[in-house]
Amino acid sequence: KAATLIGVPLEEGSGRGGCAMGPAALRIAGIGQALGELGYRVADVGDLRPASASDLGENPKAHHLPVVGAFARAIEQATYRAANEGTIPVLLGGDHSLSMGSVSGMARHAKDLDRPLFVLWLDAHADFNTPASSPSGNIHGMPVAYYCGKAEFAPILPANRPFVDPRHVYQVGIRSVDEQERLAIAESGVNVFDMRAIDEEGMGAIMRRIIADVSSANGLLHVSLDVDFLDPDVAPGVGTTVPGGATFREAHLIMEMLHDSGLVSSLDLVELNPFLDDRGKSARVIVELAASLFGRRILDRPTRAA
Ligand code: DIR
Ligand code: MN
Ligand code: MN
Ligand code: MN
Repeated sequence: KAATLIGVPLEEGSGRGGCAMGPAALRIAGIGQALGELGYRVADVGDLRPASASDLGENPKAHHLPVVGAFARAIEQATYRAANEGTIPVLLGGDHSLSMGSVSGMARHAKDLDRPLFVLWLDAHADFNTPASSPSGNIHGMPVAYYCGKAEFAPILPANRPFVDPRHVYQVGIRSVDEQERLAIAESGVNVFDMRAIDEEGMGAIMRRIIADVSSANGLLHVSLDVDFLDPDVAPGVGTTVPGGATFREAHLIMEMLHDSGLVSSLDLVELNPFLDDRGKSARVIVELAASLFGRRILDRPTRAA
């Protein structure tokens, strides 16, 4: 069992300052020790430096594209390398635009293995905008469209990179979707479980379905956790809080079920903004959830199907 921590001090995708301090806050909150205590061999590669991107020009509809693209290149490489070495890449964000690189790196790794890549997107937002549809121009609202091959950016990653099949993307916790984004999601085939679905069906039932789908396809599962998935009372340290989010118990259940499934190949912890946090509260919650995903539990369960 091994994990690679990859710091991504990137905030330019979010339209405000603070997320660049996320990796430091997650380390101080003890992400490395938590995984170490669970028996993982933990390597921390430190904070990534952006790759060269002098070929990328500014785009008024995709703010700070050169720096976001420069990070995406470095992230894709680092994620691919960590997975290829047999470890679980854990991306310490950094805003959600970093997932353009991490998911693309895992898609390349999955292709090597000739297995499908699935993505579990835990977020208040669908992040399915394109430069053309985005009302904000912030790239952190676009990564899902990007790794599904639906967003027209400048050539950041090779055009022949493997895309993720939108039908292999599962979004849970969604409660803020933009007008044109709504249409694009419906057409794409992305599986959306919004807050109403969680209230009506229950988190356990939803997760059992998702896990069964990934398992029956022999897929790899990339988990991308946006802090704003959680209710703002649970995790205030994020720039785009939306009321009515997941409870601590719902999030915790997800992580325990994911651990028991044994399917998780890689993890993003994103959008933590320590400048907006309440004395490290959100950073600590995210570390606790990650620990549960990696096997921390209250009591052992009798073995039965997840
Ligand atoms: C909004 C907000 N949908 C946008 N997005 C995100 O700017 O595209 N906020 N991801 O966290
Ligand atoms: Mn700006
Ligand atoms: Mn997001
Ligand atoms: Mn979000």
